[in-house]
Amino acid sequence: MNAYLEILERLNLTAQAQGGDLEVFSPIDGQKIGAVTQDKPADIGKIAAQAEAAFKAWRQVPAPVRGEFVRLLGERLRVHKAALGALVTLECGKIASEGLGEVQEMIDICDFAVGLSRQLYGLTIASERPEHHMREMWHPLGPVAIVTAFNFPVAVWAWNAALALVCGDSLVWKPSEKTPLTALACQKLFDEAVEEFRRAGHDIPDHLSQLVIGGRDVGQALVENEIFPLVSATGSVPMGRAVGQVVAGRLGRSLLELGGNNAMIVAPSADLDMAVRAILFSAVGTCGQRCTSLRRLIVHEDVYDVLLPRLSSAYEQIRIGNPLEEGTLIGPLIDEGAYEEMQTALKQARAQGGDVVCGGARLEIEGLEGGHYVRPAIVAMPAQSEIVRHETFAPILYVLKYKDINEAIRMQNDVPQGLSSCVFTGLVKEAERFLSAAGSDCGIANVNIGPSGAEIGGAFGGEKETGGGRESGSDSWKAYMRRQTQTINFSDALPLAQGVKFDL
Ligand code: UN1
Repeated sequence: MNAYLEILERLNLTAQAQGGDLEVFSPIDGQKIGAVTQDKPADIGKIAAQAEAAFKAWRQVPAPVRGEFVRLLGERLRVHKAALGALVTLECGKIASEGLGEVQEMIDICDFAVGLSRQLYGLTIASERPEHHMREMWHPLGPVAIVTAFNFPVAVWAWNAALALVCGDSLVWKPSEKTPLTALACQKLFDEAVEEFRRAGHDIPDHLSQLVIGGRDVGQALVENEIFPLVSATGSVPMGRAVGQVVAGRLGRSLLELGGNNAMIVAPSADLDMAVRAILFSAVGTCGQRCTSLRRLIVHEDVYDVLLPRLSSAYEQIRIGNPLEEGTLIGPLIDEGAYEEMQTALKQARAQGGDVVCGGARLEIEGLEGGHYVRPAIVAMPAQSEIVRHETFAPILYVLKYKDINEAIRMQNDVPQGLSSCVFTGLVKEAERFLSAAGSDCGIANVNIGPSGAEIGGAFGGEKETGGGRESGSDSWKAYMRRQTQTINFSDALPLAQGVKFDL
């Protein structure tokens, strides 16, 4: 049997993945791997009404019982980790280990959410009035619309879904039109968990999680729909700007996770062996297609001439090829469009004074001629020109020089995006300055760790054009609930706050 078909079969996807009007191609070799049925903008009304009905039932289920459902979902993911990881690789081209890592990230957030289901804590607050008490209650919010990108086709959904589910919300998910198969696979695992939950004697509404497959038009209809008090969207800045404005127009909430232009500062005291390894993983891993990918390397002039040759020689040794094969470190770009954008960026970088130190060219791989493989590029830039300030979703690393740590921090911050950042240094003073209020302006700031590959326990997201949203760990769950301040009077009098008198 064709190896691709086998991956689909392992997830019982073969029938659903055929005969539709949206063709799906594997970036590995351009082969068609499915054709799924698209929804139409006119379908959104019905889907939203179903989501609302599901929400009204689910919000009544005690949170720890909702947590038990998410535990079962996590169990399904554990059982199917290998198959789902392989499908992630097949559909978005990331290497096998990263495909598995992405499913692990889903399992981790499910575990986190199970614990959270017993910890949706609100405050109790001292009242200024006698025999009164005040408290904060967190209630389920409503149906949540989730829009995700191709590069993390399943983990980002899970960050949102696991939290929203324990918080008592229903879900409607619009995956990237480039990766609908992984979404269908997740929906199947979700449905299996629903069956298991029911077999264990619990009530769970139909349509608790629904998929919407399609392009911009269905996405537009989804975010416009007032049934969704929260729209969580991951993708490009233009997409987020459009979504944010539509949702703000109806006074809904949006949770945006948009572009990053992540930097690493390498100080003279840095452990260069560690820095080289961190640069490699974060700049070329996932073929430079993570929101957290390293895009700017800001190197002290004293180590610049040592680091750059070491980095180029490490780049030469990277194995590029079929991401399903063990040993491969870089798979393909997602499609022809991504390849074109990379070439345009390199051309602009040259025009803006850049020197392409290595990489950038297309790589033909025997048997995989339909895929878009590239050699990752390192480009030495004289300054942080326009193209360096722009996020290109491809493995291009711009290298810049600095003299003084304050100047390096200023450069790190001098871009429109604010997702992830890091410094490699042996000096506490430099590290702490980077982490201080006057330091990195990003949502994520690391010391002696690259900018990508965050754990789920922390809040994930960033400032400025990155959109300001926070997903995943810490108290990100609060975005999926509504806060109610409650004041209870157990006295026989009716005193007013602030000592106001209002007696007849
Ligand atoms: C993304 O690229 O949208 O920190 C998410 C990381 C991953 C998530 C990236 N845990 O790189």
